[in-house]
Amino acid sequence: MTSGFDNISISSVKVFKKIYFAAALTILVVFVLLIKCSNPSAPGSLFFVQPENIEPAQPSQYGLVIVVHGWIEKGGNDWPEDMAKEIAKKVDSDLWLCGYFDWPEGADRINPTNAAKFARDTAGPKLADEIIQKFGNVRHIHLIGHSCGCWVINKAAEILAEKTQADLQLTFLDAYVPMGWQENKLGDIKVTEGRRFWAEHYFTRDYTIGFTEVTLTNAHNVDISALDSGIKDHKFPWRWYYATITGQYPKSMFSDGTEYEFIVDGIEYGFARSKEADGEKTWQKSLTLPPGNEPISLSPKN
Ligand SMILES: [Ca+2]
Repeated sequence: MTSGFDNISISSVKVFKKIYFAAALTILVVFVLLIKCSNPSAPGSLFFVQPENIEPAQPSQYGLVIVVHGWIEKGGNDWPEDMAKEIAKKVDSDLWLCGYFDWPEGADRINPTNAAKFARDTAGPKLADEIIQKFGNVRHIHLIGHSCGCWVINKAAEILAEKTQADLQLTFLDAYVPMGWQENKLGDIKVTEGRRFWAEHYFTRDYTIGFTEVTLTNAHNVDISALDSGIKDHKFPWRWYYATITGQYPKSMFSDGTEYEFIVDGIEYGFARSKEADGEKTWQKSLTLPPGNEPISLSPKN
């Protein structure tokens, strides 16, 4: 028969073991992250989901749609590749090439500000360079970025504005603006006369507090917080944008049949605003939607 003292001792040892192993595991994870994050070497790579179309005969007829992930994420076998594939199903494949930009080494930083710096200074220029090398004469480029990925697409657009003749669309999804950074850098893209540029920003007021809900001076702002029926989530904007492409939220999110909302005052938001969704008429309408606006609020249907 075990005494009360022995029971206390045994439970104490079990608790101690749990704490010990939890602490050891935490130290190990931090150590691995520190090694992994200390010196990211790969700036990132561009992949297309329609490989048969990568060498178009007349590239000047084509447009590109590229999806870019954010902090501690990746593009391949993850939501950016999925999103690019879903967009590819919706567009005229003779006119549009769809893909994603993968920059996992730079995104895997302990401090998200360092990931944003890598995005702006290394990944963004690499994305622009890959586009210029292979598709420097396309007519229209739509870049979609989430969180830190917004700095990838923004820097890429700055370079593409200078070195190509393409019209540009930027879609910022819950843009991350690190403390001390200027939000008005996002969407501040100068295109030469005769070319068109438009930026939009879909965001939630979520647990990341003020860092991913900034009203952007140089993008058309849309607040979709009210549509997120769970804990307000930093990932919700890309999931919602996915729904505006496919007609439903990704699997595992909400229950089957949950409706998404995307119309305010007769204007469809999300993928519907892109040129590749419905052609020149859609794009012309987008160009009339002003940047720096008081955010449009999307609400669930009654
Ligand atoms: Ca947010």
